[in-house]
Amino acid sequence: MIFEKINTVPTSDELLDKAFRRASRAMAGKQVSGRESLLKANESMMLTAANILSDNLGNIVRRFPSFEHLSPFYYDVVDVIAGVDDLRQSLSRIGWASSKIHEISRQHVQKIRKSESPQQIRKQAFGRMASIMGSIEDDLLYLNDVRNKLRKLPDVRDEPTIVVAGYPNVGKSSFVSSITGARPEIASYPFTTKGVSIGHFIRDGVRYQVLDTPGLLDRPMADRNEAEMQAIAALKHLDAIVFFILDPSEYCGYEMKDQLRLMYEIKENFPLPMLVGANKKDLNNIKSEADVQMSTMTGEGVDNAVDMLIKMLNEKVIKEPLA
Ligand SMILES: Nc1nc2c(ncn2[C@@H]2O[C@H](COP(=O)(O)OP(=O)(O)OP(=O)(O)O)[C@@H](O)[C@H]2O)c(=O)[nH]1
Ligand SMILES: [Mg+2]
Repeated sequence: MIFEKINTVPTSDELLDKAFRRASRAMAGKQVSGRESLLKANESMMLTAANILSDNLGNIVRRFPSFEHLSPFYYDVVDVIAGVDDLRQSLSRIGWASSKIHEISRQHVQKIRKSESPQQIRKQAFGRMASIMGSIEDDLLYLNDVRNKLRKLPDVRDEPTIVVAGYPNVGKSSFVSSITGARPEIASYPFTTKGVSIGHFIRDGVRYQVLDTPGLLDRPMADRNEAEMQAIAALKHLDAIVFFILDPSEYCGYEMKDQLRLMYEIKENFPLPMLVGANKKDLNNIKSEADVQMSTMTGEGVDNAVDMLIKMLNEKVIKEPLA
């Protein structure tokens, strides 16, 4: 997975706990007597807490991938699931908090040295750090959420690629599962697949990647939800061929006329070669405008579909410029 290196993002409370615990541990067992050692003790507690907070926040920012260098496909997907602008803003607020905490500790070191009650100044500093951490609480929660979603994104490589698309519940995941080692979730209701995922198979020593996508409805782009937009990103940016699956039995819950309209719309809007497969042949024998009939349930026609897809990939020599 391309984003697997991003660590869990801790909550504000977890970071504060850690920082204050380390701060008191730094002092545990030390003899504090006399003004000089009292100053030192409070200074060191405050610096310990500030460093832990500031370093941890800085690391969170550093470990997030830099979105400027993502391929157009990943950029769109990240934008769909996280919102690239929101992500930038959250990361910049966390960067701000990191340097602000550092600044507070510098200011309070001076104050502690001049103060009659260093303990009180140290507590003041802790209070200000806690309130800064409170102000980025939502950012940290959001980033952890984003991190969990990013980790699930498939690792799309520069390999011959088949994007499986179609209406919800037509058997896209069933197809990907039957021809690759992937085990996507398959269920008898629409919108089972929530994001893009990937499977692979090898034929004659060549590795092929098969992208399973969330079901698409035939509706204006502006009405499409997050999951659908991930499918669109794959169609828009990947140098692939499309395997469009129809369900002429309409057991999927959608009429053929709507499924066909989507098929034509995708053909028109994306410059990718397309093979059309009619699935669930075990449930019906209706002739449809598909290139291949199959049943992922019984396996009938599936090998034939794969042969045709491979042939199509082999013939796709000239890369067309993508919009
Ligand atoms: N009878 C029959 N059922 C099938 C066939 N292929 C898939 N199904 C069933 O159709 C339902 C939907 O299958 P999925 O593979 O989850 O469909 P999907 O297109 O990935 O659905 P979304 O992820 O929701 O878009 C499941 O109950 C499958 O068992 C088939 O060839 N014949
Ligand atoms: Mg699915």
